[in-house]
Amino acid sequence: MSTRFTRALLRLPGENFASGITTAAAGAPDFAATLGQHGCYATGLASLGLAITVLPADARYPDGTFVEDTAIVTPAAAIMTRPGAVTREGETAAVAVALRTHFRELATIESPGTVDGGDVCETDSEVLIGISSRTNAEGARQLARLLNDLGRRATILDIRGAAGLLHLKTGISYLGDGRLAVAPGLPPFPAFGRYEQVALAPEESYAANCVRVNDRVLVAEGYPRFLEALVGLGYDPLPFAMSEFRRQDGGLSCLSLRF
Ligand code: CIR
Repeated sequence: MSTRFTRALLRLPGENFASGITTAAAGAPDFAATLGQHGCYATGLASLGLAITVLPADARYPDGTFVEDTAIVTPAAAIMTRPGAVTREGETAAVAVALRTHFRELATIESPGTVDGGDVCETDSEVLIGISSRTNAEGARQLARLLNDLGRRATILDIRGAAGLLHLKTGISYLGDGRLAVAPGLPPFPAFGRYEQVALAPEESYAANCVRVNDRVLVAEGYPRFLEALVGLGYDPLPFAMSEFRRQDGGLSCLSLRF
């Protein structure tokens, strides 16, 4: 894995976290538990040596803690997205201010393009971009062009036919070392053939959203088969409780921007 992260940007969940968008029908999140899980996530990233910035919550944006959707951060540049849910559009402003302290220039996805960072999966050799209910074809094209300008190859995958996938990274994650974790139900995109695929069991699909950070793989707690598979491949997984974020359709990756 070539990219070594030294920083992470997070945003605290606000008291109205439960009024964000969700399809989960798993009951409302408990705010104290949400804060507790968020704190553990931040502490876990800090334990890996990353400098953590935690932005304050903003009551206008109950989904704001899912900060990954607001930007694409590559070693070369940061690109502000234009989130596909109208209620989330304004989330980018505070994140842009924070990223400007680390990146001289921020590119931006422009209307009518929309992109959610959850649809963007960076591997060592390319960036996979999902067209979903949040990222439209125009947004994907703009992002691909910006990445090409930075010397990155981009591959666009249309996941709109895949039931139950909010974002591309709801179903896949790059583990490093040429490996992709892949949940069942994704179309067999030719691009996946460029990777060794680690298939998740249907009952463990949620764990497909995991994050390689330096020498560890951050995973959702409670998915023993995937955990065992990772250990068998020589990884050192770091589990986090994610139950409250899952109630709001959130995965582990969306709680941070790593760079
Ligand atoms: C939403 O529907 O936008 C939020 N409730 C969840 C976003 C999760 N983002 C992600 O997995 N990248």
